[in-house]
This record gives sequence, C-alpha cells and structure tokens, in this order.
Amino acid sequence: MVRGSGANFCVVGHPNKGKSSIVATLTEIDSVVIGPESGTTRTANAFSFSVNDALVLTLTDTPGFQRAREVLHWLQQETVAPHARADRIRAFLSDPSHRQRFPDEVELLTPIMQGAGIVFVTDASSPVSGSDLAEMEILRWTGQPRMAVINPIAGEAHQAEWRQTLDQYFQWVREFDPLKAPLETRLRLLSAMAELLEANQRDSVLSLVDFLKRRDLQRVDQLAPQIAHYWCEQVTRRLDVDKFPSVNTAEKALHLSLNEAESELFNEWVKAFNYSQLSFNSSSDWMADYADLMNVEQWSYWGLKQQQLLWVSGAAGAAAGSLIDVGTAGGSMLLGAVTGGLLGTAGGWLMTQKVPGSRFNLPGIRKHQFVGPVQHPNFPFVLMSRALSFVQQLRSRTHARRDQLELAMNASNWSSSEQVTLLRWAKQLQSDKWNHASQQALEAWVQQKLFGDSPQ
Ligand SMILES: Nc1nc2c(ncn2[C@@H]2O[C@H](COP(=O)(O)OP(=O)(O)O)[C@@H](O)[C@H]2O)c(=O)[nH]1
Ligand SMILES: [Mg+2]
Repeated sequence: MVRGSGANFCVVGHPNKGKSSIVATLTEIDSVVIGPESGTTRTANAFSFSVNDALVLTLTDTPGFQRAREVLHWLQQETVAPHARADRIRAFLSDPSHRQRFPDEVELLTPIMQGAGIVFVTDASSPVSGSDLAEMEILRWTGQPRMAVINPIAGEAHQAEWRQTLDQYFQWVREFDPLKAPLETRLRLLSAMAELLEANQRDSVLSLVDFLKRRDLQRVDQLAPQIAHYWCEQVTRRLDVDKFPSVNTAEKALHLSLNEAESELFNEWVKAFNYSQLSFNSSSDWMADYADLMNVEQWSYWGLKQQQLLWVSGAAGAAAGSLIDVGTAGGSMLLGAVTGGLLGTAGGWLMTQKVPGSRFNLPGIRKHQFVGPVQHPNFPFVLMSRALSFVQQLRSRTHARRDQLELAMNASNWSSSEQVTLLRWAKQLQSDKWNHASQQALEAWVQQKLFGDSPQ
C-alpha cells in the first residue's frame, strides 16, 4: 500500500518541449511516452515517486494547451477582480460544454485546480507568441505555485526574451535539460520546486531530495565491492569436465555460464536503477556495443590492443614470477596467447583444461579435469571494462532517454600500471594466491574508476 499524497505538480507547455521527458526524468519512470510527434500525450497522466511506500511526488504529464487564446477570451468576458480569478477558472471547468470545446485545457487545468503546482516547460526556440502569453496568463489566474523550466533542446536563440517574460509570470525560472540532467541538477530542480510549496508538500519533496542523496551514497558504497566480487568469480570460473559428455560441451557450457553471470548482474543493475523498459535479453534493441561477453570478436572494443597486451602480459608475468611458477606453463601460455594471434585462435587460448593442482595427479588415479578458468590475457580487461561501462552508463543516464547504451570505457585507456596490476590480480586469482589485501586493493581501484572523477 502506498501511503499519503505527497506533493503534486502538473507539467504544462506546448507539445514537443520535453514535458514528458521531464516527468520521466524526475519520477525515474522510463515508461512515460516520449515522442517526436506532437500529440503523443492526449490525456493527463499521473506518475509518482514513492519512498518506502509513501507517495512523495506526483507529476502529471498533460497534453498542453491547444486553444489558450480562446480560453483566456472566455475567462475575460466578465470583469474579474484579481482575487476572484481562481473562481473564474473553476467556473470555466464546471461548464460541461467546455469538455468538448476545450478538451486539452480542461484536462490540464483540472488537476491544477485540485491543488497541483505548475511546471511550465518551454524551449525558448522562437519568440514569445500571443498564445504563449495567453497560456502564462491562464496559469497565473489559477493562483497555484508555479515555476518555469527552459529546456535547452533547441538552442539559445530567444533565451533572454523568454527569461524576462517568464520572470513576470512564474516564481522560479530554471534551465533544465531532462536528457542530460545529472543527479546534482535534478536535486537542485526538486529543491526549487519544494520552495514553492506549503509546509507539508514541501517536506515531501525535501524527503525525496534526501532519499535520492542517500541512495546515491549507498550505490557508491555497494557497486565497487559488487563489481570486484563479480570480476573475481568470472576470472576463476571453471567447470568439471566429468559432468559433461565431452571437453567440447564443457567448454560451451563455460562460455554460456560466463555470459549468463554477466547478464544476470547487468539485469540486476537495470532493475536497481529503476529501468523497466530495458531488457537485457533483447540486447540488440538498446545496447549498441555490448553483445555477449564471450563474443571474442568484440573484445578489441573493450580490452587492450595487441601491442599493449603483449607488453602488459610481459610486465605482469615477469613481476608475478615470484608468485607463480616461473617458466612453467602458466607464464609461457600467457605469452603464447599474445604472440600466437589473439582472436582467431580463441578455442586454443581462451581456456586451459588443466588446473594448477593437476600436477598432483598420480598415474593410475583418475584425473580430475576442468575447463577454465579463461586464460586469455585480454579476458580480465574485457570483463572489467564492460561491467564498469555498463554501470556508468546506467548511472549517468536519465529515464527520459530512449537511445541505446553505448561503449563508455575501454581498458586500453587505463594507465599501463593499472593494466599490469589488473592482469597480476587475475593471475593471482587463477593461481590461488588471492588474499584480503588484494581484494581490498581491487575494490579501491574499482571505486576510483567509477567515482574517482566525480566526487559526490
Ligand atoms: N536534444 C534534446 N531533445 C529533447 C530534450 N527534451 C526532449 N527532447 C526530445 O523532444 C521530443 C519531445 O519530447 P517530449 O518529452 O515527448 O515532449 P512533450 O511533447 O512536451 O511531452 C522527444 O523526441 C525528446 O527526445 C532535450 O533536452 N534535448
Ligand atoms: Mg508528452
């Protein structure tokens, strides 16, 4: 059960100014219909944000004015004292014939007169027109708290003129781009909205601001350990060959299980970030660059270039010499993977069928064979950059976006000491030399990669 009623705002303005986009961004609901065609929104639709089952903010997405000048004309047919203007709007709404004549105006004025605040959206792309003025005048007559948002979709051509006009009709005027708005910007807009309201509703919006801040800090805390844990699991994932009819099928199963572990994590994030329309399984619809983790042909997008890989593998191998058996299969296979043509020979270099412990197998005792873990030196990089990239995209995106996620991070841009360290961690894990300090260092590194550049 959702409790309380929280604060209410109606989002109004001409078609295609980004009203629905603002609703989607602020309520974090990606099912709000957004479209380039006018008239995408025909009726007023309410979208709410709840915190712990309590309704804190409802935004009503409206069709926008169609016949503002006629409505203003009707309102002005009688002499109306300023204090009686809201009543005049009520009289307009109570005339049953207006539902047919002015359906859009009735639709948008009804929730406002039931107590909603107003967010008026314009893009300042053309000069202020007569019908714009009529709209703003009608909104002023409602006497409800009102702010104006300039959505910079269409450039700055008439910004100054709009600003000066808006200042006369609205208590707050803000610029806000619903497609780009990072958390800080959204919080500023919400705080401004809160300022317009009476105590109860104001507290509701402020509790939302608070919640969003806390949630972001929580995410910062949780994501790095989560990614580190996932990466360690994937780097060491292997399957017991005995459980499969052949080594070949076991290899296929390993691929599948690596892919599935990734999509499971990505799906979890999609949900945690309140995306309902993004389904990871129909990946090609909305992810430009991701495909499957084990689609080796795509590894060059995510991982290191061949030259880098050669150098980094050498550096990591040499330095890790004291950790793993120097000169044995481990090191030379790694180099072999680099020199022996990387991607074409995936089958050969993707994984080893021997585990470090296999040297203990004695003649006469049944050998225990595994496929995996994946030995390809680019694997740890691809794994990490895809996860970092994915979560960074989700975090920086707003719920008004309908375009695809795109490649945001590439391991080849990391410093060479970072690359060497990452590969060393992978080798440490695969040779059972992992320890608490490494775990902590890995988490700290992920944390820095995700949030280092944008302290919250
Ligand atoms: N580039 C850009 N496009 C926007 C922005 N806001 C909205 N749009 C686009 O403008 C179109 C109309 O947006 P919508 O929110 O449906 O406008 P509404 O008709 O006022 O509800 C959509 O294609 C949006 O993607 C913006 O800030 N920047
Ligand atoms: Mg709309």
